[in-house]
Amino acid sequence: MKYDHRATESKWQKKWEEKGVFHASNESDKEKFFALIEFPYPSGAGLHVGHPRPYIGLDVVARKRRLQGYNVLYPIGWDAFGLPAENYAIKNHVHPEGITRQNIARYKSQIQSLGISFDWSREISTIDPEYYKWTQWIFLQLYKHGLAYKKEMNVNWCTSCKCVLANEEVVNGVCERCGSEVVHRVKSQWMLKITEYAQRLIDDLKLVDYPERVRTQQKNWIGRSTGAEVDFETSAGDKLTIYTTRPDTLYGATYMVISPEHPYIEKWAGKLTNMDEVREYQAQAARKSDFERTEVAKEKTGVRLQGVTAINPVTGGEIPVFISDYVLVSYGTGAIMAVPAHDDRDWDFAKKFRLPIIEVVKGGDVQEAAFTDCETGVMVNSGILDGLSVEEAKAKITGFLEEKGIGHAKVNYKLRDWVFSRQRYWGEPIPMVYCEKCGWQPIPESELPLKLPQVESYEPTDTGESPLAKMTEWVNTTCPCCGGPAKRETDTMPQWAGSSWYFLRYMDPHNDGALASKEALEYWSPVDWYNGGMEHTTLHLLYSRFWHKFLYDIGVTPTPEPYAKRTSHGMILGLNPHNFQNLTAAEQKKMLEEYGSREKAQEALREQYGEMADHPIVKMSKSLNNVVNPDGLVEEVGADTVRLYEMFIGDFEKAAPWSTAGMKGCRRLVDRYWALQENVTGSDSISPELEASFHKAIKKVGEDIETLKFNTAIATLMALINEIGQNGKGITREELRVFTLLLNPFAPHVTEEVWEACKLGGGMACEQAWPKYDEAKTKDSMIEIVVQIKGKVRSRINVPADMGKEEVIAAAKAEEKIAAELSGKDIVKEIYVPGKLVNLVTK
Ligand code: ANZ
Ligand code: ZN
Repeated sequence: MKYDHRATESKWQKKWEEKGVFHASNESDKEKFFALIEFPYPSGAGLHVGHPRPYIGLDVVARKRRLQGYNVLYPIGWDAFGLPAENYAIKNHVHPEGITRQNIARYKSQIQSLGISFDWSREISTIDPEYYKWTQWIFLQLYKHGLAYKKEMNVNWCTSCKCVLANEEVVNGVCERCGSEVVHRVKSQWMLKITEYAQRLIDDLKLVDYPERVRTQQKNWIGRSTGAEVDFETSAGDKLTIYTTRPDTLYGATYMVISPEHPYIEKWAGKLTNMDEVREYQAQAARKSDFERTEVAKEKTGVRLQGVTAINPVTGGEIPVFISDYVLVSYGTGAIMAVPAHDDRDWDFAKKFRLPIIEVVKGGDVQEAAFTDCETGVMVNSGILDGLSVEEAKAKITGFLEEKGIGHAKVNYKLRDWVFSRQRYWGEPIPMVYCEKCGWQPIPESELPLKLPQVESYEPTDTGESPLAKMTEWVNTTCPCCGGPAKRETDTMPQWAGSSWYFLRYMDPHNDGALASKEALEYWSPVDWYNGGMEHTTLHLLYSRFWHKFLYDIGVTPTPEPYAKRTSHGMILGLNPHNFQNLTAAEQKKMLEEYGSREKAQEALREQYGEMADHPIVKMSKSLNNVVNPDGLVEEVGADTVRLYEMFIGDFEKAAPWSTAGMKGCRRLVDRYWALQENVTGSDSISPELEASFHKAIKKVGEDIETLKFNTAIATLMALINEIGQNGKGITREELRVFTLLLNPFAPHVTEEVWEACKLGGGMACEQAWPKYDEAKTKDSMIEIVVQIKGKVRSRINVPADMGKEEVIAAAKAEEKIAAELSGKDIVKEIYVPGKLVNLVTK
């Protein structure tokens, strides 16, 4: 009887949903388990085989937890606002909601065809007003607690998306989404004070179970450093404050640099005699990204401010002040003291501008120290610091500066406040209005949700204003404070908003009086296990931890951290069509003829497609046309096989190349398992020959699932089915029952069908109890012991591996042949070599 995956899979998917077996209950005596995957952005391209890898991985965990008796919440929803849908909508003159809903429907059916045990009764979407009502509500609370503010900002402006980007969205100087150039512009933006949580976001990493690489990335992103702020007197009369991590090198500060955007430049304009040159340089710098500006290797540029000088506060020496783009306005105080002897960038700059270089630390490799965090060496040319170690000098100079009132110790973070507004239509409206008389006012909470106005179609504005600005009827409103005329904020929230708290909504998705009830939050918090991509380690994880901490502070959430445990999956990769190895045989032949050798052919490909052509395996992407969609595969080989293959393809935490041909082995496992039904014996126990193997498999599969070693768990099941076959006696009911339950989290459909057909128990397979193993039986149970009499081999016995000395000797003496030989003789000595032999010495 051949296995019909099509009929079986749709049958069980329907049954599960009808019976609601995966619906979590908010009222249960069972222990809770909340498993979370990063909810998808439903893109127009549909799901490719890389997307469901994490869903299947945590599905295996969730299904196992249910079998272990937990009340499991495994939800899904849609991160549905976002630029691609908006850009598509603009291009095609349609509304982004329609296309987004279509994409959601497609994603949903693709995901459902894989039999993932999501609780569909809790499906949410960030674009639903019932959902974004609470996103807006959280914003209002942030505002009311002084954590949201509006500020003129030098922002990253994507020239193609016509939109402000957060620093995190600028990668290597270009827009993370579209790859276009990013420049600086000054705009008034809503900001969220994530910096106020910087220290707690570091400290509370202690409370959670995150992989070390994730922890490190979070810390690096926050970028805590310790040092001092120091005031330098200037000839202009203003004190120029700098931030340094090396106050010990103050005697070596031979010039200063301020960022081209530093406010003093305008203030000093009247005193500066080379203002034209300065302005020209400012304009140049504005066109560059922070990334370009701070690159160490880059040739240093700058302009000396003519007409203003500064005084080194410890040497009293007069030193020049420059502007240079290697100093960023957004970090520290936007000004530095330059110590060319001990800082690479200052060194390059000093060489170029012929500035004095004074060594103040001797004997230690300061450059290396910067990486190892342990500065060695002794202070020289440093007045009161001479002879001290770096650490001592830091402490002494900081004390000195504090005493004189010209400086103090300072902790700095690389983390910036979060630029929270976007000049786009397709996002949550920011629930604020502006009144000429009263300034910015929050709208009353009773008016939430503030819905996006309906439009047929719209265009972005070239001025960088949101398309909402043109919808005057929506924009014009009354001031909640004085009742006079006022205007709504026309910027919307970034996509990061809806994803910063979605896991809370799953706990109580239909509540319209609160983002979730107190009881639901108490019961389900925190998320027990959150799996997501490494690409979300810095931003999404930080943003959502920040919001959660804020909600904790105002008494909404019961725990300081949202996710107890975080894991990460590796990406599924595709073949690079521009790599020689992946060309068709005909294409290869043609190229070989043209270029003479493989190497030359590959060189030609590289010339045409760039460096990337050299990698045979790359990310799946529409532009490379190497995307594999799961739909056809599910149809052809079945969801269980696709699921098994996604888990078998390699280490879950590492990237792996997709190979459709590689699925065969997994389909074979399904077929062999299916065939077991044909030879079931009546026995209600595991046969002695297989007992150890079964107990070992229960242990191994269970432990492997916990450590995300799904591939070796499946290999264990493959080996076990081989053994069952080799045993040659068919399979007992108990063996089939246990095997079915072990396979169920990976291949839920076929196991349900066998469970039902062979009547292996009441209810569905997914409602049973996870098999238990006996630790003792997982050891290689029996070992062979040679039995000698006076050093001569007389017999062999099989004993349990862990049997003690006394018992083994007793068993040896009791063996039939030995017992016969021994009768009437006195034993003078008994020798036992553990695990090997017993020698009985008689008189
Ligand atoms: C003097 C000095 C001597 C410095 C030395 C370093 C080494 P982190 O560790 O990243 O916090 N700096 C300060 N503000 C800056 C800005 N806005 N743009 C660019 N650079 C800035 O880096 C702090 C160090 O980077 C500071 O310490 C300062 O240079 C520079 F041997 O001051 B240091
Ligand atoms: Zn007003």
